[in-house]
Amino acid sequence: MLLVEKTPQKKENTKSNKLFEEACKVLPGGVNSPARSCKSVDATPIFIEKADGSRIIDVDENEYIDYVGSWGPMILGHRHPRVLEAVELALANGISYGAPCRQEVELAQLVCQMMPSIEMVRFVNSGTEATMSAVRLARGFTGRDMIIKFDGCYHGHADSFLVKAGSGLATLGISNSKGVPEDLAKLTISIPFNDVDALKKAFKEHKGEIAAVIIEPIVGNAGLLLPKDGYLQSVRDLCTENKSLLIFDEVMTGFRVAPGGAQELYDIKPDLTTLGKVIGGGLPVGAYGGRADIMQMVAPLGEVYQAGTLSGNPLAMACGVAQLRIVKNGEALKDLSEITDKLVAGIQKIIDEQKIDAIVNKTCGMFTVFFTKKEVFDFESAKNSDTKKFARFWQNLLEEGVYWPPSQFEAAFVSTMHTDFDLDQTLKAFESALKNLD
Ligand code: HOZ
Repeated sequence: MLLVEKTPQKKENTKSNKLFEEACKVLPGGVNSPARSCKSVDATPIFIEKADGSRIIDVDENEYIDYVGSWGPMILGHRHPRVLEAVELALANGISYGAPCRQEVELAQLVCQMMPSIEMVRFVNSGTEATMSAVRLARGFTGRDMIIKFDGCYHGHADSFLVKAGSGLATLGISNSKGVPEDLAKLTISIPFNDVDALKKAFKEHKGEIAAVIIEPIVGNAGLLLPKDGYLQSVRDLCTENKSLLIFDEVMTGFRVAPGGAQELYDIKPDLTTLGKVIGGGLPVGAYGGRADIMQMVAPLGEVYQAGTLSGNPLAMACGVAQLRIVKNGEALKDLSEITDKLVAGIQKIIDEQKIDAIVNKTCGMFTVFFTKKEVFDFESAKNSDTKKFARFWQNLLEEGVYWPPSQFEAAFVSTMHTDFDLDQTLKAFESALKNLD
């Protein structure tokens, strides 16, 4: 371990601030992704120098307990020895070939074993590429053009998805992105999550027109939203009835909420699944896969085209194989679930003791503290949250040496390397951060 378990001490952010100033001259907003701009929490982003286990250290040598975890990939913590070793071994053989390699096959076999609904899979370089390709494939397979998504769900930044999306758009209060042609946007219908009647209505109004329904089975990009009992089965049934494909976007939930993802947890068989984050172990990997009869349409077998110079990159594949092998046996996720439950129970106790208007939605490995006292089950109810209070909470936590996702509409991620010491420190930081909200 690079870092020893110590109480995080907060110092100045001089170097981060200087770097941000320089970054803003050459990078829009000083970042390469809006979700890390810290705009919605009225803060300047900190620049990270290194990470290890559950900790990150910024360029000013401030140490934080990390609950972003690179937005999900670092499920086993930073610099897991077996993951590092796999990457180092692969690196000794080169960086990229632009030709098939052994590791691609290994990772594909692992994905298909762990998610049996996936009979064939194609690797790409991001969740966005995965969802974009899955929707193109669904349109090619069904011959239909329209898709249904859900308010607050975020499926990456492909044009078809930037309609009432979550994550960075919700964080920045952008309902639809500029630059998306109206003629394309109107092919996307966005309806409330957890509302079966809304889905029935959409299918009725667009009978025979819907190529696919794409859904985060457990939503992470509006903050965490859990499906109501029976909801996902209703979505499955309605897709089957209407001969539309069901795409489970498991970029966040895949290999986290259960070894086989949300589809294992809820026993639902989607037609296609999109993946990312965990399967790359921190290196850029996305994937889409599913029924073989559908995947047969993907070039070079079929006429749905998709390609990528760095798809199947040997380093990224080796990293993903090492990470999935550890997750596969289920022990890691059992630990992860216990760590999550312990932390959330401690947070809930503090919220209750301090009588804070906040609720917590959780699942294995990820959770969101919403600053509202009402139940949060869809994007509209998530938007009841007090985002100003969240911003003060985020700043207070940072002061206490805890690095939290800089948005009310994101999920916090736990890793298997978060120790009892980390949890104790985190709960102390929560007590202080919640006390000084006004
Ligand atoms: N999908 C990520 C959060 N839900 C985005 C992270 C980023 O853009 O940095």
